[in-house]
Amino acid sequence: MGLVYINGEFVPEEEAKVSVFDHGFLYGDGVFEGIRAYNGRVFKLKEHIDRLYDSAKVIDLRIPVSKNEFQEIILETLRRNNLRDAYIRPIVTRGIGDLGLDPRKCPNPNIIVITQEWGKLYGDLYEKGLKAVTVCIRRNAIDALPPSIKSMNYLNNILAKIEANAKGGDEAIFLDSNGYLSEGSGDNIFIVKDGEIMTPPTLNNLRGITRAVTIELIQKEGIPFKEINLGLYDLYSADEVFVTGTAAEIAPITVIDGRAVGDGKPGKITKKLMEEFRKLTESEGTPIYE
Ligand code: PXG
Repeated sequence: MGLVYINGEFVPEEEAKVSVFDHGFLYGDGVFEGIRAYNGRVFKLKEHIDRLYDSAKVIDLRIPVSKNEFQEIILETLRRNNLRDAYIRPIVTRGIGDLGLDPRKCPNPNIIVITQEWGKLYGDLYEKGLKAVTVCIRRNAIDALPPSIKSMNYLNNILAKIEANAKGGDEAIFLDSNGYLSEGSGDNIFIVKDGEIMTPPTLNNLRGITRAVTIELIQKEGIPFKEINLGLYDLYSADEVFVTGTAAEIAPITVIDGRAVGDGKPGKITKKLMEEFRKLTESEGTPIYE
């Protein structure tokens, strides 16, 4: 039975509970992260912690422990659970308040860390490629709920997932209200055209940590790259398309809205980046047990 960290204590999974008066539960008022550990090391731990604190800052939530303390809480949760390959879910909720919206009534944020043994998100789809569908629901507008906040309010993403499920897709692709390509329901998106890799700037999507790692790999490989606004035309006419995320890693998309991407198989550049990404996850990260 796994142990979950809640506010300084490690409690058995079935006893890991928060109040129904927590504004995280009532309103999705809180922030979270999704982190991976590979072979006894936490991948990009500092980057995830930095993003967690940035998300918290934007929603005016003060996390009552330091970044170093938070990092140590994550490592200790992994140790208590004897994990080497894991998915890690830190959550900071607004905390208990009354039934009104006002966050000033919630003096004590709840800090939770869940860890779980974790393998590959999409199984054999890494060889075959994913079927993606563009969805009618638009990504949260940047001036309504900035998509760069990794908040507990994921209804926009869940609506996209519901639509993708209904349309028989493995992943949903969001456009924003202006018709610009945004991201997947839980990953960032890249296209390859004539040997050049392109991805949308991060204003209308999450500043993915896997996205940033992928851009570094692209630059190391010397492949032409640019951040640029893209639309449906670019998506449908691309030679290769792939998504990036902590859960998804780098995953090829081979069908979009019923159209084959390129020749309908994972592309050469995508496969090269998948291989380089795997090497990186095997060699880098914050050690859990040293
Ligand atoms: N965009 C969104 C909307 C995300 O939720 C990413 C991009 C990729 O970011 P990172 O930093 O992980 O490269 C995410 C990732 C899932 C799932 O089931 C994914 C995320 C959160 C919860 C679940 O795929 N976040």
